[in-house]
Amino acid sequence: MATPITVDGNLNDWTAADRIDRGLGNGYAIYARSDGADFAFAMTAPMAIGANTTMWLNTDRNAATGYQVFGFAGGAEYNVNFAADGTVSLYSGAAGQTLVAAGLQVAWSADRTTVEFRVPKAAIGSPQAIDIITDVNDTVFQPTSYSSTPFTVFNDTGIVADPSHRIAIVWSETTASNYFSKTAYSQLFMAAQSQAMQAGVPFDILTESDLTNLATLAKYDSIVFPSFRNVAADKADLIAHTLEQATKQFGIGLVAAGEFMTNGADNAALAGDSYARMKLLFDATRVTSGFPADVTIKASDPTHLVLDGYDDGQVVRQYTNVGWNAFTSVSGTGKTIATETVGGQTYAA
Ligand SMILES: [Ca+2]
Ligand SMILES: [Ca+2]
Repeated sequence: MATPITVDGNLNDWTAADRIDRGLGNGYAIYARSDGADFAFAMTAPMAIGANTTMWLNTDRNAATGYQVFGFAGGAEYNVNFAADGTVSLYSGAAGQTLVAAGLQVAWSADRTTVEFRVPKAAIGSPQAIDIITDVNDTVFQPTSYSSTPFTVFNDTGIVADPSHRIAIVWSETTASNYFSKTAYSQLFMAAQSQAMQAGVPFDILTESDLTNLATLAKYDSIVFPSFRNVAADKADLIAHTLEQATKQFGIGLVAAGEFMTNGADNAALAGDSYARMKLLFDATRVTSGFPADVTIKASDPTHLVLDGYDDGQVVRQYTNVGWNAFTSVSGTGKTIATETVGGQTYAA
């Protein structure tokens, strides 16, 4: 277990892994973790953190339920609001509207640029995870756009990762039904199984419904998605949230190709940002695409991170008359190990 947090205005008891803000920069940071009977939080800013600072807690991770900040964001069942007298309390409804728990345990640094506080789990229904958006002094909003993916803190689950080495390969019936040929999808799926067998890696086959069960996912080191472009729209959030928790709490790797959970069972792009799940789980989004085209894949992995047997720039494979997609790292920190050249233009593959 992690060392308990001491609420004293000093961040030395937090680790980099506790930061939930995905790198806000400019001197801002948000930390959160499950800490015994409480969720513990810390915020730091380049100015004093004071009155009207609010942290919105979406405890069912459903943005459609709960209070809508500015009429469209948050879906918050609760909020933590800072009063002018230096007290910090838990409310429901609008910021500071309906008192749930007065006088949360709170402490600031001497210059008040760092604050730590606790929210008792029992006061907010002991949720499995909380989606969070926040503001500092009602002036700085985090994330900067309340329309983008919120920050998330996970509760303890009591689930323990399985120490044995095993992977899962996911059969997506929804994707198979929308693939250009169901036979081709089956062949792709069998190719993934065959590669696991050749590598001597034990594997299980999972279906889409298994992807909402965290205890099931905790048995694996990696989860392989030969193609998971299509998913039932009403299951997309729950699957994405469960996969996110599996990667964050158990360090499970996800391996996927092409578009990931972008389209529904009717093959239409999922509502909102259809690339939101790729961004959340893979730090990747689509740049462009085309069909038909001739595509040349080349290694760009000089340190042989993955492509052991290829020289830098060596052709891996050439395709004729195919559809293609190009993706890029959203944060800019992703590593490209192969490029694709189409019509003289080169993209990350
Ligand atoms: Ca501390
Ligand atoms: Ca909600």
